[in-house]
Amino acid sequence: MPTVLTDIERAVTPLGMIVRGGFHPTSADAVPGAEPGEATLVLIGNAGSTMWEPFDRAWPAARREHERHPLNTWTREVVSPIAAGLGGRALYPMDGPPYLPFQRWGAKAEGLRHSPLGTLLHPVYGQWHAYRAALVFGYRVAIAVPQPTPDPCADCQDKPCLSSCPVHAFRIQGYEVATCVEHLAGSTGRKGGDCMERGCLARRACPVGCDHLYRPPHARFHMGRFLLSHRDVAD
Ligand code: B12
Repeated sequence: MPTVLTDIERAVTPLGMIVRGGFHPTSADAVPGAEPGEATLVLIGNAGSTMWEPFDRAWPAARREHERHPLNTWTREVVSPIAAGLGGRALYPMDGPPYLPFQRWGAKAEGLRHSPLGTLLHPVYGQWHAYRAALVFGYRVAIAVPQPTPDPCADCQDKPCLSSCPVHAFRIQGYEVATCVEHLAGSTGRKGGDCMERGCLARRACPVGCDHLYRPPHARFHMGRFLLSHRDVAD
């Protein structure tokens, strides 16, 4: 079925989403319901702010106010029919716990590596990308084997991502969610406004993919939702 990837691309482009690679799962990939060697997983995601306009049009601010996870709800509404129309099914990163290993799948599908912040760094999009769904098909779709991408962090001596958080939420031991959230909520004495308005300062410090930085309304949406639902799962 060599046309399936083209069909997916055609269907997700008006949504501002892109195909983020794929693979034929083995049992080690832990893809629910996928017969090892027989199935195909295709990742759908967003990069930069191209998704923001279609989402904002479908779910303007007034409508978003009344929904707990508007981006997740919209994604389900628009992506599930695409998967079903092609004889597949959609899995979502927010479903859980237990959560599906989307970062592991993303690393495998595009040959990406983790940045010191714990996010996967894309050589073109840097920190400014995420996964919206995985489409799973019970048959093999011809798909290019991903080549490992260069690791931009390997040559980055200064690692500004690790020193730019105003409250040092990124530590050797990992990401201190509570410290970050306190800062964003403005209760640390240092104003979290810059992170809230334009996106996480640590992620913005990364020199890779700066051209794809989320635009302020898009960044504000993610940060606002993250703050609102930090005990839950961020959009
Ligand atoms: C729970 C969760 C959170 C929690 C807790 C995160 C934490 N640090 O503990 C909260 C709500 C705080 C959160 C916040 C954010 N998250 Co989050 N989150 C998730 C979620 C839903 C589940 C993660 C999980 O437990 N997976 C289950 C395990 C089994 O999956 P896994 O792929 O095998 O994960 C392994 C690897 O990631 C690896 N790993 C993790 N960190 C690191 C670091 C290094 C250096 C290495 C080598 C490996 C490694 O260990 C994990 C366990 O084995 C995922 C979606 C998903 N389903 O994965 C998003 C996800 C990881 N989050 C994402 C994002 C973007 C964010 C935010 C930046 C969102 C925002 N609004 O700005 C923030 C900040 C996070 C940060 N700076 O680290 C993206 C990451 C995309 C990317 N580029 O990699 C994901 C994939 C969601 C998506 N839709 O794309 N998140």
